Amino acid sequence: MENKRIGEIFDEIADIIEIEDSKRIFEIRAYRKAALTIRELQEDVAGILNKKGIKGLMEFSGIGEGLAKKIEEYVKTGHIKKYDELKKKYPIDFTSLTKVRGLGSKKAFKLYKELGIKDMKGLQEAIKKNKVRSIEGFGEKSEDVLKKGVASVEAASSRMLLGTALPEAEAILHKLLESKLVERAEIAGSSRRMKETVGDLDILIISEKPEEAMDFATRIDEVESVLLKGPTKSTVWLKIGLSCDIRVVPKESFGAAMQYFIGNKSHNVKVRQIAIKKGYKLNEYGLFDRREKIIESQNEAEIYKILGMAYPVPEMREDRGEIDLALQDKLPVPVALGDICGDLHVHSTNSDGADTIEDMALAALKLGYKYIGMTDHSKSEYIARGMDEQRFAKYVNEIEKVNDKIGKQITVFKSAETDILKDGSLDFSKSALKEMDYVLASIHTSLNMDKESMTRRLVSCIESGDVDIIAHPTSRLINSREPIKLDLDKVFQAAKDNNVVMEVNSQPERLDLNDESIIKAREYGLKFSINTDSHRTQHLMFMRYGVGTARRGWLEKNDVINTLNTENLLKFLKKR
Ligand code: DGT
Ligand code: CA
Ligand code: CA
Ligand code: ZN
Repeated sequence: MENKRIGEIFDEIADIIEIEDSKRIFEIRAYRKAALTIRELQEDVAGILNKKGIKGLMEFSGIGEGLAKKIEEYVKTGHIKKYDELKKKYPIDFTSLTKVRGLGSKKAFKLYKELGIKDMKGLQEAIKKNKVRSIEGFGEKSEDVLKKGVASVEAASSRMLLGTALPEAEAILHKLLESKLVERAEIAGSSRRMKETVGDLDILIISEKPEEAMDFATRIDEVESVLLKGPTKSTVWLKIGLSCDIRVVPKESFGAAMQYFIGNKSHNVKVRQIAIKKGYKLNEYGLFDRREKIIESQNEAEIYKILGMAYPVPEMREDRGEIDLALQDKLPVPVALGDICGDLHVHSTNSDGADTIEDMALAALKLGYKYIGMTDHSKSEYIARGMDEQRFAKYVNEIEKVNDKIGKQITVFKSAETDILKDGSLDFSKSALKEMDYVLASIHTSLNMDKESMTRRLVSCIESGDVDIIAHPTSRLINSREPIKLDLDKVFQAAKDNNVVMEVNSQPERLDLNDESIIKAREYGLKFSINTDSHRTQHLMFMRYGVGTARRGWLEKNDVINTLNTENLLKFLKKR
């Protein structure tokens, strides 16, 4: 895919402009936006150019003629002249280095100028020799931050985001089923459990022609190379950079295989111990009695039932207490995608979104939602084109117009993603906040504050009485940015005392709160809102990752405010 590389190049150009003159905001923004658009295109840019020329590229938001020509230049020549020239001046691997927490493009440039650091390897070496701390503006502490940042980038680079891995697994499944060689195919492993990152894919199939099925499976387009091929198990390396185990399972033991390969491992170990205690034996072929007679193997739920357990959904199988609850038949009934009535965190062209308010509302309507909450950014987010009070007033107007037009079908709520400033105050005037149906607030700046100050910042915002929902509460980005330092107990207690809702952000690289924090927050009796933080209509589909994370955090329908219908949601918001 050339898309990914072009996205990186545009981001690097933006990085370099930022170094040269950070006031060139429009240019920086244009490159960043185009980078994002290209990365997310479903189709290869080369294919688009082939079919429709640069006009085809310009149909996408954020790609004007100038950038479209640069893309064409890359597709035709493998180079972009402007980029090559800039790179002569700045031979720095910004793409990798800026993934390190605490390292922006300016600091990366400084390290290059002072120490000649060009890439991750150079950075690691310099840190090892304690060279970074001597550079003005860095010091021992930030050297330590960088060291941890490098380590977490390294550790993360081997696990892929669920949001990338799961669609790939589904595409493979679809091909297998279409081939007619496969009777049934299911996703197992961590992606079935909706874990936020995935080590490898696991696919189980039933086939009457196992050899042909394996031949087919190892030859599909997605496969780069075959690592291992056998009659019942093959492992392939996928082009997206992930390996995939494919297993042919006998029809009669499919349930037992599902139970085994969905995992996780420590859940399995405990279930097997229960089986032993009850005089059975459990493995991937079935549940057997003392005389090796098969008791059950076709149906997964039946196996749990015979062991005296309620059926835990895959998302809950992490050995976090679900086994005991299953034995007592006290498992929570997890919230489901179908329970969701609307999305309360959505952007539009009024800040950094790609689609209009009306487009977003119509897309939400298509999903069967009853409402959608518009939450464009506040003014501190200037790179994201955040709104000041004046633009906010126009935005409110636009929302009202959309409601006049389609309000009978779907309600568009007025809100804004309001920045929580350093002192915990909000980035809108009281009168603007009053205009909103609810206030969504989040931390985007000064992410490096120490734990005590950061906790005070968020708690004081929660206690202000002005905020309804805290969006992406820890501001982490999986694989690239650590969560901000927070005393979550204090935050959750304050949220409970002030009836403030915690978001489960569904963006694949956020999933914030994460599963573990949700379990903790749930113990405080908090309410949650599962939102997509959409920046274009297609992002509304991310809801399933948020719901998956909520299920991993044991949330029930009642815990989640956007399962309420419009009337009850408004009642809930008014009551607080
Ligand atoms: P991953 O791939 O690291 O994201 O995580 P999983 O859970 O997909 O792990 P994977 O692919 O190694 O194995 C798939 C499932 O197979 C795992 O969730 C449980 C089962 N499994 C693997 N190894 C063992 C084992 O040694 N004992 C038991 N009981 N189950 C295992
Ligand atoms: Ca796996
Ligand atoms: Ca595996
Ligand atoms: Zn947002």
